[in-house]
Amino acid sequence: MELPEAWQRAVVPPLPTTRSDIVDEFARTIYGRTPTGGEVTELVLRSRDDGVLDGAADRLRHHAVIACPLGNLELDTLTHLPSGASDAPVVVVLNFKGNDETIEAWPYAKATAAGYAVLTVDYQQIEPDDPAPSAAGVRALFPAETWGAVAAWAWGLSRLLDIAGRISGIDTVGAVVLGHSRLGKAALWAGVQDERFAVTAANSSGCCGAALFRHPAGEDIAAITSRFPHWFVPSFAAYAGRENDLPVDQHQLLTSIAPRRVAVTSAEDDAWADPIGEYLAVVAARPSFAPNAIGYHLRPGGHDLLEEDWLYVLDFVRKLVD
Ligand code: GTR
Repeated sequence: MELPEAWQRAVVPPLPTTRSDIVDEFARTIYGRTPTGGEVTELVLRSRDDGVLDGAADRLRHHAVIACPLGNLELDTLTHLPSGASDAPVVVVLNFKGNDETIEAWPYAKATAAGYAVLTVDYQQIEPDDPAPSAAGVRALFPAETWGAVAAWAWGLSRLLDIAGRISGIDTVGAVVLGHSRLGKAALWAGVQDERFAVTAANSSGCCGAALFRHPAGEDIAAITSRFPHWFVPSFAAYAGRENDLPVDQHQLLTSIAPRRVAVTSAEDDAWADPIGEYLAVVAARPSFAPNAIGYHLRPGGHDLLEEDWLYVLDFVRKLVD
């Protein structure tokens, strides 16, 4: 059969095929390049409450200083640790509304009862979530880098793991990175880049997270880059309305985590995050993973990080460990 003339003339750009080319392409096109550097130089224990959560967990608050090329970043972290733990694996997770709010909202008692430590920090201590921030975040502390706020939060997740490594009772082997929504996007980018994360879990991460760009539903590039231009490299906005021209799609972000493990969780009524597009990315990525190394969970309800999501992730993590 004759090819249509337009096809014969079409020049198909070379698409990336190796893992490192794919990761480079994601950095170039969407998230930006993460600079190397940023070292935890001080970790001061501010308070410690033993035997909270029915006597089975310890609650620690630390102040961390991270030296960056142009100055220090300071973080106030909250850690819950199973009481008496000597080598608890850790879940690192950024929060939206401050550390204290998570004490009511997240199932810390169940996570610590399952043997996990959980370490969190307010994401805006790493980088303000604002196109024109009045306070500087970590991106102002590195010279001449082009990286979006999502990548800055991902960098922060790696620094949380550095901090976890200095807390007695935690063993960073088997570390889990978890995030919801915009912080689910950051968790995926952290999981791709930092191989110390054994498991990456992205909850309702949607557009620029686990959802396929080429599944046309929910948030698209035009919507996300007009509301949140600071999340990505400025040139990403040029793909608004041109999803099919992107050199990558999000199943390749998932495959870039293989052979380590990844869990994608979605909610039925969360149309903006496109749960079907997230599921299709998992299906497309599955051949790159061992059976059980990639998981998908869909629950009823809307856009939130609920106890059910946490428990699915903890169960997914445990399945290969037991
Ligand atoms: C929405 C945004 C999504 C998602 C969400 C969130 O407004 O459109 O991409 O990140 O915010 O972080 O809650």
